[in-house]
Amino acid sequence: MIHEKMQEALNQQLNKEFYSAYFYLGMVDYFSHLDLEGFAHYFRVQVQEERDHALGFFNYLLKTGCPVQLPSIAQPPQNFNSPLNVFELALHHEEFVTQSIYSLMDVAQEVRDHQTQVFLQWYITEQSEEEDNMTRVYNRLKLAGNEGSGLFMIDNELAQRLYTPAVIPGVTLII
Ligand code: OFO
Repeated sequence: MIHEKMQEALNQQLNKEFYSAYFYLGMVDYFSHLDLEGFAHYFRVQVQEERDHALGFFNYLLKTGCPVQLPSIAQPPQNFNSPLNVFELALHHEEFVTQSIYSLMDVAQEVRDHQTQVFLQWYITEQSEEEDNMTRVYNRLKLAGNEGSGLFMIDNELAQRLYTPAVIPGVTLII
């Protein structure tokens, strides 16, 4: 049986992952209205990935017999100053999530929950990739410009992003 402190932390992360999907949906909205379809597509893929992350926690809680809490999801920001501003916020958000996953791992170690430590390892690797991805686009926007032809070049590149369903060891993503 998963320790209560661990259950609570896993449930909080479930909510944060659904918030992440919501957070990036606001960015899809922003870019769609600017007709920057490549950027919008990039964040649509991000929304799908966040949904996978959330379902990973949901299914892990179910699999381990933990009670699932589904409180409200907070309202995300929807007003942004520029594409650069969006990626700055997205990068900060990913850094926040990384710290949150690290805190979960701290709890798992504290309560000697080895099973959850193995489960969380996937998320630690994933967070490192997410931070790298956001950093790369953020740096390109700073270099190539936040407007004009540089912006359209990045828009074209981001349109190529592919969604690959997450394969999280030990949990299925099918509801
Ligand atoms: Fe963006 O990785 Fe989940 O939240």
